Amino acid sequence: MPLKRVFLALGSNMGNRQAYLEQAIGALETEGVHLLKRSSIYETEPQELHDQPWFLNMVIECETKLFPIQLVATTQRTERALGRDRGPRAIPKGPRTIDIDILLFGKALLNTPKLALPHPRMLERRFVLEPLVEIAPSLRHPITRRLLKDELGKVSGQKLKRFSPELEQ
Ligand code: PH2
Ligand code: MG
Ligand code: MG
Repeated sequence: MPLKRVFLALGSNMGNRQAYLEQAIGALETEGVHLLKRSSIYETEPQELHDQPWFLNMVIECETKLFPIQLVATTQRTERALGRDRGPRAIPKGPRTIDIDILLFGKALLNTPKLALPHPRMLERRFVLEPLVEIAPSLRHPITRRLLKDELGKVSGQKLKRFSPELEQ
């Protein structure tokens, strides 16, 4: 597999959220997922399942030789290593130490039970779009072909602020 550009969304809303984001980036690096660019960290209102703590979210751009399905295995292994509970008692879309979602994998379009590309909910989520547009302002959605920055208006009602790290314990 030649080197591919991928965009990953990171999120945490348990424990030391910032530390989990940083540890995820470090762990991915050792697994052949090399950091090219990172967005700011945003503190974001929980979406979909609203009754849970606010998240820290960010987006990273990476380079990897892994195949898409290998990248899924790598992100899930990294989540487990950072204490992610995927057991039967874990609440779907609920609190997690770390979540690593693949947003875009080059220009790949994919729809399998294990992985859908581009990420099917990316256009509905300000916590994804805002950091993604920050690091890739001219990026277009591979299906709609629309500029991602032109999608921000539709999600502007979702609360989000730049995170101030000195406030985290
Ligand atoms: N992740 C979810 C559900 N809701 N809300 C925010 N703000 N950030 C997330 O990362 C998030 C969410 C499921 O993965
Ligand atoms: Mg997610
Ligand atoms: Mg996930």
